[in-house]
Amino acid sequence: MIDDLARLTPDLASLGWDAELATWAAEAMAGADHEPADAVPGRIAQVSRGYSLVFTGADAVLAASASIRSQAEVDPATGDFAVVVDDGPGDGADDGPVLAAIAPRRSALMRRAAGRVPEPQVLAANIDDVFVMHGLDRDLNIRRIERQLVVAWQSGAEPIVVLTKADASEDVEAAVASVREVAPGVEVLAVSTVSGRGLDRIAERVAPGRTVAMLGLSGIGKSTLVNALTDGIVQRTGEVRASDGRGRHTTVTRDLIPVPDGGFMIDTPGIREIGLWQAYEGLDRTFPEIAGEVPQCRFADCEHRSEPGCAVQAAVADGLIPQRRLEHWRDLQAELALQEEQLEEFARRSESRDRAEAERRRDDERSNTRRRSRSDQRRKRRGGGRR
Ligand SMILES: Nc1nc2c(ncn2[C@@H]2O[C@H](COP(=O)(O)OP(=O)(O)OP(=O)(O)O)[C@@H](O)[C@H]2O)c(=O)[nH]1
Ligand SMILES: [Mg+2]
Ligand SMILES: [Zn+2]
Repeated sequence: MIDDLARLTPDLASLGWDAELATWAAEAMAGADHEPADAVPGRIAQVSRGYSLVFTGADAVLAASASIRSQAEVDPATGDFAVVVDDGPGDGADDGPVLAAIAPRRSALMRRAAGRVPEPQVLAANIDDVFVMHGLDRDLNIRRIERQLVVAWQSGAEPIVVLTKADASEDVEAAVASVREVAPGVEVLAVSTVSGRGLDRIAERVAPGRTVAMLGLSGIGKSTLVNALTDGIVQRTGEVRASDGRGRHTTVTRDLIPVPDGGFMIDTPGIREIGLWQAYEGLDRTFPEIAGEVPQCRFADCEHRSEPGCAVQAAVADGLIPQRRLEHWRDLQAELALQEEQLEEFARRSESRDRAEAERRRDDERSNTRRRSRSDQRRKRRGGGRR
């Protein structure tokens, strides 16, 4: 909802624009053919097809971002710091603001994009925390939480598990305890927008200068949480279907929402199963008790099944690693290994495509040269060139 978002225009400093970004922008725009005054710094609040809504401090502008995409540089993402160039009207073509450059990301929440081709999609950029969210109005799905934690850790931000709808659970403490068991080193917080439980703590995490991204199924109350913190209806929220308890994907864009007297929340559409993107580090952070044993195995290529001297299996036998955790870790590891194979396969294929293309171009070039020299000879025979 661009109109609603565009009403909110935080100033540049509270957007997170700092000296380092100013230096980057000056370098990025050096030598560009426009008046320096026409280049405006900002932060991307929402991305839609071909356009990005950018908070520039004074304003919220809709900047064309198609050219950045076509140059195969980076796809703009919500939370990106950027430079917008607006030459103003009157110079003919290409009027209107254009996204000219995107700053290197300090952190990025990424998933594998839908589709056959292995490629990443950035869900949110330059974030400090990721809220891994789960509704307490339904059974806990521990595997889902672990998968989301891998993605969250991999982003470079800090994950926090936020269990929503605490008012709808009969035993909140038991749920919190069982999530704590699978989230070592991660804060686990139960909240309710109905009773107000946990909202103070959420507000602390979204302190000024901080940006939080939210991850979770449709209908678990992401947008409702945003509204609770912005004390106004900013985000549209939706009912959950009574038949199967599923949300209806009320939020359809990824939005950077300023919290009054605070930082930013990035609301996202619900994701059912988030695909991992090159997340070995996130996997290690999520399963530290396993990652810690792997280097102690006797064989470097140990698969931790029945090899002699396997430290992981020894830890399982000692009850230090639950069998279930090991199995999930293995599944996730296999998913990442398969992705690597697919990436190599794609690289090989596009390499041979490039080679074939280059060969064809060389052939074309050769036959052009032959044609040219034949016509040169004809011209010579007729006595003289074009001149
Ligand atoms: N009981 C209870 N219901 C809640 C709470 N928070 C949200 N809800 C309800 O859950 C439903 C879905 O909330 P949304 O905020 O739209 O969910 P969402 O995660 O943004 O969903 P998508 O935008 O589809 O991804 C709404 O009917 C909310 O009123 C809560 O703390 N307690
Ligand atoms: Mg929503
Ligand atoms: Zn082993």
